[in-house]
Amino acid sequence: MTQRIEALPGAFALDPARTALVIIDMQRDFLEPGGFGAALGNDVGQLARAVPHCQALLAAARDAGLLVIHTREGHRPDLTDCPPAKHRRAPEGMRIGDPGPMGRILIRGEPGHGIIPELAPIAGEVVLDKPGKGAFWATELENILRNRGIEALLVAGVTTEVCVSTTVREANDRGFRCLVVADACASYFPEFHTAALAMIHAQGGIFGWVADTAATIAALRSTP
Ligand code: TIU
Repeated sequence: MTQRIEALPGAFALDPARTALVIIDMQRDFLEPGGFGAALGNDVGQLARAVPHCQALLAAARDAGLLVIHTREGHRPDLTDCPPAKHRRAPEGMRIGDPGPMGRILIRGEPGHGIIPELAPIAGEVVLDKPGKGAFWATELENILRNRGIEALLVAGVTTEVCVSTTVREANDRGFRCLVVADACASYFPEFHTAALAMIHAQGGIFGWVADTAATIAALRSTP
């Protein structure tokens, strides 16, 4: 049964059986002091505001029976999946694979690469490792979504203008309808967060729809 989520630029039709919640990169490396985000000189405190909204959204999605996908940005320990251009981007000593306070920066299996405990995945949810900013690049995401009959995504996580936006653009080109849950996303730069959301729903929803957590949860909670 289809519900309506009040969104910009207009209502978003929600069919829980054909919709997945995708939570992007809510990892300790990005959110906690001492991680990759902080190493790049970012104010990690800006990301904390999304956590309670992600928690509420995740709880409602679980209750409504949605497919839940958690992504993690990171690389193999030998860095064979890390483009040299990406590796060189950060200053020496703060690069992917360098030792940090939470283990090697953005390396799979290290403590900093893990999802923050507040949003820990549970059995039956997909945890998707991705080497790039977009969740479709060099991953099985499209295959997973098609196999489950998914046609729409609710997207949350960090950062709004980098991995969230890249993923939404990739999804849109593949024919998935995307609703970005604004207050369940965050950026180190509040002005980029605002601009990224505006770009998504501009021009009649050029890349997708934007709603807040309360409106999204209201629709999820009214599904039978
Ligand atoms: N997950 C994600 O957005 N990765 C980043 O590197 N974001 C930054 O904003 N740096």
